[in-house]
Amino acid sequence: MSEPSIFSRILAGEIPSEIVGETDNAFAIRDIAPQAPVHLLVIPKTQDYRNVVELAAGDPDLLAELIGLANSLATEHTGGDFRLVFNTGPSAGQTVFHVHAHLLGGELDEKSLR
Ligand code: DGP
Repeated sequence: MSEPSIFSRILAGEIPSEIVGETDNAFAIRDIAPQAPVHLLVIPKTQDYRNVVELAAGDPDLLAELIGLANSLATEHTGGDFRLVFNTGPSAGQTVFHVHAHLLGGELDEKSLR
């Protein structure tokens, strides 16, 4: 068993962060360094999957649950439209190897990725 990720520690209540949305198997928090007017992280409760490719192969239902939670949060926080980003690998900017989606919304710059 690997060390608990920062997101597992937040879920366990060891590191403070408000849970802004939750399903049976996923939860969402605000990004600590927002890059958009709305910037949430949508995260599986399990840290079994390091990135979205592993998640899609290993548990596609959980990936669908993540996207469903993102959609519900977007309805609540952005009026419905949103951008979903999965950084995959260090050179793509991934720093936490517990798969998570960046849910970005508000008035986004259409050229920026996040
Ligand atoms: P990525 O670079 O794609 O692996 O995204 C990791 C994100 O996690 C990054 O945008 C900042 C966020 N983050 C890291 N530590 C914390 C934390 O302790 N609390 C919160 N709310 N977000 C964090």
